[in-house]
Amino acid sequence: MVPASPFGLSDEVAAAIEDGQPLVALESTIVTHGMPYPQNLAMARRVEAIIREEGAVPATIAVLDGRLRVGLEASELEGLATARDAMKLSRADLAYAVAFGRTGATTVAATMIAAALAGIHVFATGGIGGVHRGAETSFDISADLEELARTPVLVVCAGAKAILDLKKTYEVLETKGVPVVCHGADELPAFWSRGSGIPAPLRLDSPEAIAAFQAARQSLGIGGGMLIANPVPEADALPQATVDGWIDAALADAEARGVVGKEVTPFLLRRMFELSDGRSLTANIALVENNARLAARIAVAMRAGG
Ligand code: PSU
Ligand code: MN
Repeated sequence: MVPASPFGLSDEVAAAIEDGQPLVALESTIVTHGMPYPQNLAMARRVEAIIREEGAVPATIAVLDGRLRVGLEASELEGLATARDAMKLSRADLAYAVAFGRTGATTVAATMIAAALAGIHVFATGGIGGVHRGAETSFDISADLEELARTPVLVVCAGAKAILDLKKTYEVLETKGVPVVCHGADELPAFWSRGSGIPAPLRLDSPEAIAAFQAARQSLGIGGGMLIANPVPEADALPQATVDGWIDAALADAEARGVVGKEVTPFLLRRMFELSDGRSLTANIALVENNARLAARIAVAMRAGG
């Protein structure tokens, strides 16, 4: 049975919304499917702490026993980080988990839907999904791109994940009218690396400027989301050529094992972790933390701007 309200805010998030405090949404697929335990839990806690340090309130989103939760208690976050059977939920199956009492982690797409429902306008993650390499035959394109086109949430990431076809990913975003703003650089980042060789369509250098851009979009009645690409900090970045070698090997393994559908991204991230001796994970954690900080500053700037 579907509960009377399938939607539940934590006390902290409810109070923050009531008081008009800045909020930052966080996804949970990165916790359940994107990183191994216990690093996933440490990352999730640290990211929440960074957002608080910056004067905003974190709202980690997931479906727990059929309830779409916005803001998790510490014990719930820990339960999710150790869960073995959590679903990976996107727009297509978010409501399935709610209808049938399931527990699942939200991807970028599903987190945007929940954030918008709760009135949260800013969301931090690692890297969005996008157009997979070979999509011209597999048709594997993440639902994250369509969600950015339709749901008015600003997503801070370190670029689309470099396992993807980045050029095609940014072409699709342009077609769909999603602004791609690079923070503090002229070249789009490639998740674990700072450069992709792709020029940034737009560049802005401060949270205030990003908030002003979003306010102008709203005043023009332009719907949909916006992507902020924030390069991984220099100290934690991995050289692009090294990463490319691991990606080629990981993609070949996925192909050999016939990995398809929503398993592709978690499989590739796991293989990257193994092939890089954990270096991909260290960079991934650093970039998520960096994105959380920027997202919190944007949320604060949006609040200050009215
Ligand atoms: N960022 C990370 N690690 C992840 C993800 C993002 O650093 O695991 C997740 C996000 O939830 C994103 C998903 O929405 O990967 C993309 O999956 P797919 O390609 O199947 O749409
Ligand atoms: Mn896919």
